[in-house]
Amino acid sequence: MKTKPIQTASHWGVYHVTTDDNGRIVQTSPLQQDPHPATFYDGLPEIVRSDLRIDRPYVRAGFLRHREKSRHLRGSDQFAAVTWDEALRLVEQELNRVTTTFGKESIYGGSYGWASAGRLHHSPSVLKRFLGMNGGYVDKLGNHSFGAALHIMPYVIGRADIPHQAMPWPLIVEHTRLLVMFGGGHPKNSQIDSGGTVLHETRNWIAKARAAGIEIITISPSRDDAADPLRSHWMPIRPHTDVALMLGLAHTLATERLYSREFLDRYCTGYSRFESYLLGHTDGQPKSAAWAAAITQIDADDIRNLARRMAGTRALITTSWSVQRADHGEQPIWMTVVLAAMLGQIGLPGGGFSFGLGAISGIAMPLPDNLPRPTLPLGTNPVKNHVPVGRVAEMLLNPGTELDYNGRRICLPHIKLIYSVGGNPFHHNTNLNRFLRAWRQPETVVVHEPWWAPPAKYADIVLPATTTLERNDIQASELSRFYIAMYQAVPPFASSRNDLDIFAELADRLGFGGSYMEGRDEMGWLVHMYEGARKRAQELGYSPPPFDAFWETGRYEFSAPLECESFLGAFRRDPDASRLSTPSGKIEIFSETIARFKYDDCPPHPSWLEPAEWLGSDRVAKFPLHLLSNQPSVRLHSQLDPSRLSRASKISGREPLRMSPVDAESRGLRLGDTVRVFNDRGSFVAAVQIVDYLTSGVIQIATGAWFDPAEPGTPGSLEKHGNPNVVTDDKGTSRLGQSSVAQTTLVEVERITAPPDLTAFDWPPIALKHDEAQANAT
Ligand SMILES: Nc1nc2c(c(=O)[nH]1)N[C@H]1C(S)=C(S)[C@@H](COP(=O)(O)OP(=O)(O)OC[C@H]3O[C@@H](n4cnc5c(=O)[nH]c(N)nc54)[C@H](O)[C@@H]3O)O[C@H]1N2
Ligand SMILES: Nc1nc2c(c(=O)[nH]1)N[C@H]1C(S)=C(S)[C@@H](COP(=O)(O)OP(=O)(O)OC[C@H]3O[C@@H](n4cnc5c(=O)[nH]c(N)nc54)[C@H](O)[C@@H]3O)O[C@H]1N2
Ligand SMILES: [Mo]
Repeated sequence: MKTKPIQTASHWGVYHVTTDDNGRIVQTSPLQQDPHPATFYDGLPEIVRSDLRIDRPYVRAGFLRHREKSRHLRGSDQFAAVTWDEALRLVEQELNRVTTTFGKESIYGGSYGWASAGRLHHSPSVLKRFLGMNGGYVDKLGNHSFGAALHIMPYVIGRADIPHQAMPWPLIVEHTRLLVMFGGGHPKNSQIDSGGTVLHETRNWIAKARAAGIEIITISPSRDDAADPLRSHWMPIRPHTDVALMLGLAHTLATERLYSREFLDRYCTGYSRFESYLLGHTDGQPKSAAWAAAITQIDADDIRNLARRMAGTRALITTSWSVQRADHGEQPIWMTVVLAAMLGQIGLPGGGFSFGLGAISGIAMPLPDNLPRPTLPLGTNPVKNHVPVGRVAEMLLNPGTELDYNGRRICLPHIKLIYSVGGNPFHHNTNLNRFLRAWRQPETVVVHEPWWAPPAKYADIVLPATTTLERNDIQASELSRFYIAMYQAVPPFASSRNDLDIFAELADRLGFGGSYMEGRDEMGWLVHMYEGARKRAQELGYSPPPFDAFWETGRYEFSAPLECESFLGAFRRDPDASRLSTPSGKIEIFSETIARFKYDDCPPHPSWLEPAEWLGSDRVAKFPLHLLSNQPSVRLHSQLDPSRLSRASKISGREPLRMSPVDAESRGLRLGDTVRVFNDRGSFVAAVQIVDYLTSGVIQIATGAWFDPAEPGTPGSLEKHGNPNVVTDDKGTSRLGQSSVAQTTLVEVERITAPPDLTAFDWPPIALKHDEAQANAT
């Protein structure tokens, strides 16, 4: 017999599962009101009982015997099953040993990762609360998504809230006439939202924009990036040359007097110093359309015409987050603002600039301000030393050295223990061969994971975690108007435990269990967190019901605002009353603060700086193809990679590598051929897919294939599955942002016959029985 559908939620949507009498999930259906459920909405129910689930705690065999002396075996070793008690005792001992011997600054708890939706069981949060109460940990700074923007925008408009820096869709539809999209805005990306999506409405807004007759220009190396393929005009561009194009547009505006002097005077500072550079007074090189044409490979007349059209209509310039995930990624973001400032439409409805339109589903949705969310308090972290998220390998490999970062110098700490939950370091980190060497440095690595995914395979101590379907929680994402009840649908798999409960028990053992849980259990926390948010919501004039009523109905919806405010609208109306939080209170086209840093890789006004790798560099002689690794349409990063949909997207089990017919033909490659993609940092196997939407010289692969090197744990080994991060660089965008440059990668591609068999979805070797491991340990 089937039970009644049970509501749960994920980053990719709200859905219902139906179980049979044995607690097996027999049916999954998306939320009825959701206009466009994610294609992979049912991915989790499908793999919640997969063979890859971790049934019990495991410890790396070498670690049991020789502790840190075996750390070079991390990733290639066998695992031994242990009891929960043994595993937790080991974690407790290691935390105590490491902190006593080396201090709290030797624990890395930055643990980057999307984990799962739900405000209580968000694993990186419960980890941070735990490590903070344990005395502290080294945390991360910034993020992989929009790290460069996050660092530059406070200097430019005094705000770091990048996902909120967008014109609301209703104002776009009503007022924008021309949408110029750097990096496009493929609707596949709006299937998800960090913390969860309820209604997938982006496609509806795109349809409304089409009905309103808005003209869209997609500036990207791939025509497929268009938000609306039906109406979009494609302007193919060489990757990483967006700043040159923007400068060429700005130069046309300046020389043809099509810019708003009034806006620049009243709302901005530093235009004249930027203009000296633009016109070539400072370096002898005017950044003219002809100059930009040579760099971008876009016709100079097309550049001039686009500038004129932008000046003649209500234009919105959007820049995708991907454009800044590149060497000098701060520049296209800053230059987007300067170009929009020259057009003088910032703050007007439908005009100015936006970031990440379509990158995740909540961007640009009409949303009331400052909605409170049920929140688990993270507590304080007494350790103040942090590391930029793109530079974790640098920290592990060169402890004690100094790193320039955002106007200061960070002394990289000596990390001895990594505690990682809810992220996949073998997905989010770049230059994985170097990262593998770095991962060998700490003495101890503890991971919680539901599946035998790469983070578990590369740990010393693996604790099996539950999934969202196995616990109760509340979804409430930053960009959504809903609180959604997430009900436990099935019992925990085997002996897996909630991350929260694992930390609660560790906290007990370490003597601070009382303060960690504050006497609450799961439901106690949900009530407490919900009631706290409810009180704050009431102060703002909303009336969410008491917890019991919410839990009964399963959802609370804050009404959408009747009218939307333009992004930066208040500043536009009254720049004195609504000063920006920059030193001048205005938009800073030239930053005196950044000038004082004296960074040649992030000058005091937006500038064209050659990226470390691009199709205009000498490196093309050896590695002639620019590899872009974009977000997958069939999963979230590496999550759900073993699901049917994700597996079906592969060719002979390998991740598809998309290339133009010209690039395929010149290498004698055909559809389905397995190839080796390589540069001097590493190589991976992929399968050829020939597409008509990519410019030649540019190839593309989705991120997220589970890391699967031919020789596990060995730096430099051929990766068999299609994980692009074995060839990407980890240099940092600039000394200012030190963010990820995942898109800055030149490679070559060649056919490979009989590539080694895949092992991505196999268990690691479990050779030792527990007793044998015990015997060997003594
Ligand atoms: N080459 C390249 N690399 C990139 C990018 C790119 O554009 N190109 N993009 C970057 C970006 S923007 C991002 S955001 C990162 C994403 O990188 P990550 O956020 O690290 O990737 P995920 O695959 O979401 O990793 C989540 C992990 O948490 C586990 N997990 C899920 N739920 C739970 C739970 O409840 N408890 C525990 N303990 N574990 C859980 C999953 O099984 C999975 O292993 O990747 C970055 N990497
Ligand atoms: N389905 C799904 N959606 C997702 C995710 C997922 O894993 N799955 N991940 C989410 C996350 S964490 C994030 S941060 C966002 C990321 O959102 P984005 O960063 O916007 O998305 P990407 O898919 O990485 O890149 C978009 C496109 O940018 C283009 N591009 C790359 N380099 C350049 C360049 O130099 N110039 C120009 N003009 N274009 C360039 C590429 O052709 C690429 O297809 O997506 C989110 N959405
Ligand atoms: Mo991201």
